Amino acid sequence: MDKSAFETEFKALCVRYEELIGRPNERVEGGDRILDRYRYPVLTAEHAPLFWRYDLNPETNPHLMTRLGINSAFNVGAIELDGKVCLLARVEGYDRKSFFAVAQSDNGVDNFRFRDYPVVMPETDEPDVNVYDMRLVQHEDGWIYGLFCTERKDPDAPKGDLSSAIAQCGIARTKDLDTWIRLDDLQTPSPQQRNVVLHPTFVDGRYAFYTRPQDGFIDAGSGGGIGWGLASDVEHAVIEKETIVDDRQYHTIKEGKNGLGPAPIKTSRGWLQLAHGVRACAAGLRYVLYAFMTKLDAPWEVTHAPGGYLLAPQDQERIGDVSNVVFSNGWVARDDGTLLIYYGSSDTRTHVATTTVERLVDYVINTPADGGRSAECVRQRCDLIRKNLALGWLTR
Ligand code: M1P
Repeated sequence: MDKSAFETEFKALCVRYEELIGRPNERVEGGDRILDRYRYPVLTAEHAPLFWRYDLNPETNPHLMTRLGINSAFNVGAIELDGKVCLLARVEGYDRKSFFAVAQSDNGVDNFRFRDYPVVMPETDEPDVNVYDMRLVQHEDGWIYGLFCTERKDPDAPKGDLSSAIAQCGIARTKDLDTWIRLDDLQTPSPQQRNVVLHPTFVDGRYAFYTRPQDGFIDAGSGGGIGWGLASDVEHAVIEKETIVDDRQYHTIKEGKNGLGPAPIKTSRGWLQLAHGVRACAAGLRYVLYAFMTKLDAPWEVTHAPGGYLLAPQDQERIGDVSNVVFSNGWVARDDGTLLIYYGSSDTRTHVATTTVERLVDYVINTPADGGRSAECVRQRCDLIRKNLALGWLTR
């Protein structure tokens, strides 16, 4: 391609890119009135800047081909900073490695644009092979913390086993999401640790963590459940004792495993919590989101646990690299009461759902708990029907 053809082709790519970034999102009517979904994902692989993917020098890339492809952008941490909604995305290259990158928007539902460079995350003495799923939290100590999964090959895996891995919790802190200070990885009694979240306030003068003890990289084994532990020093965080806050349960949406989503939001009724639950079915693992509430003065004690899911994969969300998955590790409560919930679908792209903190608190407090058995669930539903029909104004 000569230089002028190269420029023409590049301009066409730029036009398509700007159309994508500038496209207004649309609220989808007709949901369950708990949350509103949106028509378009807020982040996709195509949102990655062209200069991250192409060599734009006609001398070294005369065919204007992708050199470093981006596969997906999902499972974002989220925070409001200087009036912007910032998403700390898990961006994955064609090479399967994830890295972190910040995309920001004014309204949180569209026009997300990545900053020029991805995050350059410092490493510990033990290099990370893959990093992902950062939970961002503005801690009362003044730092913004990012807790994420750091994955490394299992050194004890038998020869030829190139899949077994060890997941642990990496910890870093920042003031601006650009420059990060890496702290020691969290130490806990569990051999595997993913989905760790830092509680935003001190508890008994210590840093408080939600954990997820597991026996295996994928399987909960004898472990599982959302755990809780305290550490005196965040720079070298060690949790000696983990207790379980929210256990797995037979025949529920969190039968296989679960894990906390973003850091909880403080409300007048308690800490509002978002998590994912996983169950196995013939199609593989199914990941859904659920909400619950814990005590203000004892964030490790559950006070309200609505039955079932808050959000499950729908339509295009059901399909992707790991299908039938929704996963959330980021939400933003804005000053006007709006709650923006970010969720990845099928390990491929990022969506937003909106509600208000008030609505979600109402949902968590007033939705009946899981009945545990079909007969009890029928009783719950009959109660609702009886009360509604007794109102006397329903026309059918
Ligand atoms: O592939 C689905 C999800 O699997 C993991 O979550 P969990 O540890 O609960 O199984 C994570 O790798 C997550 O990123 C991924 O979305």
